[in-house]
Parts: sequence; structure tokens; C-alpha cells
Amino acid sequence: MTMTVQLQKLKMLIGGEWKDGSGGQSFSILDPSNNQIIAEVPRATKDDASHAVESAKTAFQSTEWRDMDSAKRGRILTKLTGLVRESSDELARLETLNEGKTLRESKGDVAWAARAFEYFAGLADKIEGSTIPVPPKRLDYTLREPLGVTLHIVPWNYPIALAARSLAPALAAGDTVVMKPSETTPLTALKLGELASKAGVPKGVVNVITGSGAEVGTHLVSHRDIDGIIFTGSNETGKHVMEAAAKNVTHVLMELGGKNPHIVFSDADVPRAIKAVKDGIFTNAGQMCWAGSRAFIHESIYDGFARELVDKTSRMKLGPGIDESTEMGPAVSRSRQETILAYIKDGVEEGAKLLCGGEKPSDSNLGKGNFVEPTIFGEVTGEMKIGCDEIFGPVLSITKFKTVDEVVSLANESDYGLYGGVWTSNLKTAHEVASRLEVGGVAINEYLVTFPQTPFGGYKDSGIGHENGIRAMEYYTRTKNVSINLG
Ligand code: TXE
Repeated sequence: MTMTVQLQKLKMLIGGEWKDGSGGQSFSILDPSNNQIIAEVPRATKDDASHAVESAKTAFQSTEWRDMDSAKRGRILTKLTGLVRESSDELARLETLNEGKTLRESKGDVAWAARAFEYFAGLADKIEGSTIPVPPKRLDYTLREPLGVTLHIVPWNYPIALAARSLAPALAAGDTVVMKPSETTPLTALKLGELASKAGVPKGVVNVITGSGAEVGTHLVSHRDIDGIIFTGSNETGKHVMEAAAKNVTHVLMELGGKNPHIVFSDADVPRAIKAVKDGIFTNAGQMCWAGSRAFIHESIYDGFARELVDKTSRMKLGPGIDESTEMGPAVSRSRQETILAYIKDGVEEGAKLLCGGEKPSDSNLGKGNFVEPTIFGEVTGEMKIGCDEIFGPVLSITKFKTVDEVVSLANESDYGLYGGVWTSNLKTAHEVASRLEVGGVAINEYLVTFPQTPFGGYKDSGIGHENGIRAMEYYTRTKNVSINLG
């Protein structure tokens, strides 16, 4: 399917104005299915970044937003929810053209983003402090105040969903925002900035700047006027961000990588489990922190399971996400494609058994895009690079296990601890494994599920703190204790 794309020249949102970069430079934004330029966005300078922080700080100090009746803030978020829903076709199309994922996935992500705004709209006037029993003739209570100017560093794999995931609670809390989307996928974040203004968010409360991580990101994370950083990305960058934040004692909320176990017991609903194991890794071409990249299958069902999984995987239709018949789109960039292929080569050299995929697709129509075949390895060990690194691509390893103890120990071998899946019809096994997995989230008898109302965060090297749910508000607000002597 071919598609004519009109080149968009976009601006970034600073202090309520749409601006070019002060250095006059721009980034070309590519469609990963063919590497054609689909948009130009400004390349922000450090000055632009400082200007965005200043605008957010002024908007915070002006108190219009943070002291607004919280029910009214909620109504503005409700309006934003409606605008996102009304624009969902455009947003989904933009997301697919920019990130590469299938249109069906983008529609799901946009719907999820709208739900996040809706959920936090409802929470805006329910952020309560407490009264605390203290010795007589005193009153002690706590106030939940907005955190301040929050910096949102958003990655490229779920651009709109992850932008909404942090923007919604920050706005509900009365914070002001500087958002820096990934330089690869800024289009839907810019659109969100536009919709937030349309919904009635005051000028300067939401700033969206398009700049590189190395230049603008580094500058922002060490800025004194940033009160909290919300970062989703790689562990390596996350550690740099934490170091910079430590110098200013800035709060951080981090969601980093994963190498997630997906466990199938012999008493599972096998056809559903096969589909979930396949979707759990090949959705978004495997570019997911919560990808079920390590599947553990009970030995009694392993052979049939593996045969059918490999068969279904080998028949997946690759193509541009915009084509409705596509089952898996490309990697987001040429460099990601190269990294994934290099991991596959390593896996073969280290002795893992390649069961399917492993190459760029042979279809010449896909040659200009960043496609990698969906790939499955057997006989992978935790010592191999492909067994322990987050590949962040369509590469699955499948391993046999015998007992609960063995599979729990294999699953917990990883330094990561983001997410895990368990398939069984035995309630006792399900609960036991869920409690023994060292991960921040477990899905039982389904995979890849998260709601704006359920906490999402990592154990071990996978992150700090929680997004989503009421608990997220603990991060986006500060607690002040007030103690009064009534004697
Ligand atoms: O991530 P980076 P990259 C993992 C995944 C992937 C790897 C590399 O394993 O293969 O990261 O991807 C901004 N200061 N995840 O290189 O560098 C950058 O502009 C401040 C997991 O794209 O972490 C972008 O907005 N910011 C993940 C964001 O950080 C900086 C999602 C993420 O980029 C910066 C994405 C700096 N010094 C990648 N350098 C997940 N948890 O879902 C970069 N950035």
C-alpha cells in the first residue's frame, strides 16, 4: 500500500506560543517503514530549554493553575479527554507513520491515552491530606501540594501513551510541565500540547520542546528549577539522569528496561497462551519495556507449543503499520534495526538455536524500511547476551522447565524486574508464582495489560516509583505537615 504524506513543518510549544528553535535548526522526522521524511520539527537549543523551564516556573508561581479549584482542573482534563477522542483517527495515523506500529496498536494507544486523562480528571479533586492524632491541645494535618515544575522525558516506543501517562497526573495535581519527547517520535506529543491549550490549560503550564537527549535532555535534567523528573528510557540514560538529579536533589520517577519472563504451565489454556506469548513479544515489533522476551514452557507441552508458536510466527505479515493487513511493523529507526540484527548474530554465534526469523525480510518492497523478521531462539542461557540484555526488538527465547522452583529461579535470574506473565488453571500455582517473581507487575492468564488505574513500576534495575493509579499521585504531589498548638 502506498500513501502520499504531506510534509509537515512543525513548531514547538513554549510559554503558550508556537516557536521555531532559536538556533534555526530542525530535525527530520522519518517514517520507519520507508525512511521517507514526513515532518520537520525544531531542534531546540539549551536556551530554548531554559526558556521552557522559565515559562513553566512562571506558570507555577502565578498560582492560576495550582490554586485553581481542583474540580475545574478536573473539568479541563475531561475536556482534553474528549479532544483526544475526537482526534483519535488523526493521532493514531500520526503515531503509526512516526513510530511504525500497526494502526490497530496506535488506535489502542490513543484510546489508552484518553482513558489516562479521564481517570486523572476524576482524581483531581480527590487528592486528600489527613489529620493525625497527636497529644491534646494540638491539631496536626497534612496538605498535599503540587510538586512544582515537572520534566517529562518520553521515549519513542509509546509516544502518546507514555506522554499521557505522566502528563495526566501532573496536570491533575496542579504541576506545570516541560515535556521532551524523543527526537525520533515527537509528533503526537506536539499534538497533545495543542489539544491541552484548546482544552483550556493556561499558557505556560504545558511546554513541549523537541530537542536531542544529549544536548537538551542533559541540560534539562540538571536544571535547578526542575522539581521532579519523570523518565522512561534505557537504564544507561536513566543512570545519567539520576546522577544529574542528585546534584540538585531533584525527585525522580523512572521506568527503565525489562527482560520479562512469560511462564506457561502444562495446565494452561494452550491456544490462548500461544497467542499471548506471540503477541507479548511481537507487538510493536518487540519494542516494549514489558515485552515477554523470555518464554518458559513446561516440558510436557514444550514440543507442540514450540512447533505451533514457530509456525504462527513464521507466517506473520510484515509491512507498513498504516496498511490494515500488517501484523508487525518495522523497528523505529535504522540504527535500532542494526542493533537488533547484531543481537541475533550474537545469539547464533553464542550457540543458541535459531528456530525462525533472524534476518531482514526478503520482500523487496520492505527493503527501504527498518524491518526485522520475528525471531525465535531455543536453547538460550542466562549467560548469553541475548539471554540477559534487553534487545528491544522482535526476538523471543523459549526454554523448557520442569518445576515451579526451577522456573522461578530462571525467571528471577535477570537484573531487570519489570513485569511477568503466568499461564495456569491452578489458582495455587498462579498465586505462588506471582508472589515469588521479583517483578513489579504480574499478568495471569493474559499478557500485556495495564490500566490507568493500576500501578505500573519496576523492581530491581527496572525503575523507581510507580506510574498510574492513585499511588502515582504520591509522586506528583508533596506532603506538608502542619502542626498547630491550641493550648
Ligand atoms: O533510549 P534513551 P534509546 C531502552 C531499550 C532501547 C534502549 C536505547 O532497551 O534499546 O533503551 O533506546 C532522552 N539526558 N528503552 O537510546 O537514550 C531521549 O531523547 C536526558 C526502554 O532511545 O534512554 C529520549 O527522549 N534525556 C524504554 C529518552 O531519553 C536523555 C523506552 C529515551 O532515550 C539523555 C526506550 C540524556 N543524557 C528505550 N539521553 C522503556 N523503558 O520502555 C537521551 N535522552
